[in-house]
Amino acid sequence: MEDHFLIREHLAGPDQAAVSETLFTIGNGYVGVRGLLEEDDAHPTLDSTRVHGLFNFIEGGVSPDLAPAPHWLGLTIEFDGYRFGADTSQGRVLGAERILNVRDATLTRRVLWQTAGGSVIRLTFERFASAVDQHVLVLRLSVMALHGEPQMHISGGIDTRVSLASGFQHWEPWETGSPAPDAVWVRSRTLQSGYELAMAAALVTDLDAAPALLADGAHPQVAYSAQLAQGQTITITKLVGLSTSREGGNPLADALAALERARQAGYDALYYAHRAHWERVWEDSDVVLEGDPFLQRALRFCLYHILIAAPPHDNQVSIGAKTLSGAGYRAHVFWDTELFMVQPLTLTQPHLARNLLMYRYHRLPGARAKAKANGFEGAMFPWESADTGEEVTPQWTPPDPVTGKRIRIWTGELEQHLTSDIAYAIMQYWHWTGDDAFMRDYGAEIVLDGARFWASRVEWNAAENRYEINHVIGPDEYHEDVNNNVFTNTMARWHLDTARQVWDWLSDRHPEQAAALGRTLSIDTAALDRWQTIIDRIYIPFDDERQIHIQFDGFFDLEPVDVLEYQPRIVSLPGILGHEESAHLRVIKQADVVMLMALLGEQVADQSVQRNNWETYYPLADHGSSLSPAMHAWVAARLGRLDLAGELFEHAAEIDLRDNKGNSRDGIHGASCGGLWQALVFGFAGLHLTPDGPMLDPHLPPGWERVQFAVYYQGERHTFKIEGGDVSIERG
Ligand code: IFM
Repeated sequence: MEDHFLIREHLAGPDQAAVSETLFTIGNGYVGVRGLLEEDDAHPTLDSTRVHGLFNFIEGGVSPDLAPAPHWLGLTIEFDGYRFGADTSQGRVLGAERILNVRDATLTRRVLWQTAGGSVIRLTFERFASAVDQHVLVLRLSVMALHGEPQMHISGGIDTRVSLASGFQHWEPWETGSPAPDAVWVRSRTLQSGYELAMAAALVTDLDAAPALLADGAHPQVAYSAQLAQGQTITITKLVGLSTSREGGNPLADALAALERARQAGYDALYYAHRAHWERVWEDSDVVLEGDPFLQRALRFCLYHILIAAPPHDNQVSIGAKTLSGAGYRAHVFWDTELFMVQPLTLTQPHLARNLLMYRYHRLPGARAKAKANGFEGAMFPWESADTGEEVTPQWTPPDPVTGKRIRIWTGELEQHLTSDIAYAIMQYWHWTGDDAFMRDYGAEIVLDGARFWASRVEWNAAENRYEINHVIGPDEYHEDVNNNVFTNTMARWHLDTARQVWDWLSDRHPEQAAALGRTLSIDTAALDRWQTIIDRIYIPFDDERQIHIQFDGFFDLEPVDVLEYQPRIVSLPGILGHEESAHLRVIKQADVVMLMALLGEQVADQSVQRNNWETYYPLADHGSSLSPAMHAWVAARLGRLDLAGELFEHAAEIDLRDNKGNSRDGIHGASCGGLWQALVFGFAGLHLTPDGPMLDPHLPPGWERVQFAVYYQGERHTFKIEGGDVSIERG
């Protein structure tokens, strides 16, 4: 029977390589390692490995990047002098496959290779980033000569010649050394930010051969030579210790200690501990969808990618839009994290969600500085965030390779709804977990200071006798500098209302904390009254006649366009019609009003208005952002549009597995992954909280035979099963 935890690839062509590297990323929430091939020393950047938090500005750069860590996967392998790899003058591939097993977070590659001299060799590579010891990376190669008895020469070490695709260097010259005859180490620090990183690697083998050190300055290696006996399997294991100054004062000593721990344990013990950890993870996180093998696999693939990016032991970092699987968006953190990736974690791995929310707590000083710099009060979170918490959205795109034209990016200035999105994720976390201590000590402060931002941000329109929020970008980023985006205004109102409730709870249950926060944030009766006035008088654009929300002022004056006429395509409409031209068209980049309905449902409008909104806005959606299809699927399922919901869900599921946005080479679309889970759980299964706890209201498309998942509610596990029209809940 097909195992739906496996993602397979057979003999990928070179044009598929960069996408496969993304899909086949392994990781452990501390480090992510793209699926570069082991012999891939011809790779243009050697950019395989990313460690959370190591941001660095290159000289003259516009925004910080996550500095790529050294490439530790490389192995140079020769049989009778023929070098294993893509060069067909050296040999030919008789068969090959790669399998990412998301059940135990390992990547396996099997190749049957015939040297130009006629020997036939079976090579099996297995790699994983230990989930138990986050500083340990493991790669094992098993080799068997099926025909011939070739002389094998193998070398491997740590390659420091990494750079981002931009070609810029982030590191001071690397120092190298060797702690043992079969091991090497490297260390350096980032040029601007001064983070230190050290890596130590040993090449251990059961070959009857002595190691030799190859002291190439930039790429120190260990090498072995031995004759293979036909039919005999030998193994070469690369054990790597990795540490940075973010965890301790002496990264080299820590990396060497990690390497020593790995040596002591050995491959088998490391792997079994790692696998046992993942078994426990899946007990809580697995989702079963019987009836559609592709969707089943996609759901697990998506959860895996969020899980390998979520930091288990660090609450000073967060997950970038492309996780740790690629250079896209410079690893910056967007609303993608809080509204898309945090939710599945809140319900299945709450400790991971908490770490991600704490990242925002630690970044409050940056958010306050941004508010102040813009003439506001409170905390205004940056649209793109890295390590310092300041706004790091670049202001211009890189020049277009053909026209040389740059496009101004306004989101850093104008896309402001993130502050409410963070508050929303906090409230979800609190309601689902009941973690009052988090709320008392951290969450309340974020929510309250965000409310202060909105109270200072709204503008009074005396002529209309209402508060407005002008000059913003909503989730639909095709339309910049708009007034009264309904998503932004409604979320701001929701935020202020929520902040009042949080304040009441804090004052009632934790009066000392309330008094302290009241003093530091200047929250008094006058402030609370003002919040209430804004709640009562903020403008929520609505067309009474058509009974629909209006996405922003003037939205229906835009020129109509038949979005469907341009199908099929993977390029967004602005990619076809031009950025400026699209701004005048009635086409929506991604769920905006629909996103609001996903988050707030009946709090936004009754079912009939929601249906009208759907009929109005769904046909205008370009899905130019990967965030869009899953949110649409969620809402379509809630509204009973199961035909469309199924289609949209499939679209979301294909985003990386079939590269249907054409840019998976840049990294996994983490938000879409989290959105897929939410579309299933909140949309199709209809999970919602009631005074009696979590309940379902399922609407499954035809053909889905069984859906099963577990969530935690206030510390208690609830397992839900939907099968043949029946719903069962098992508690505990
Ligand atoms: O946050 C998103 C945004 O909504 C659409 N453009 C890409 C960003 C990062 O994924």
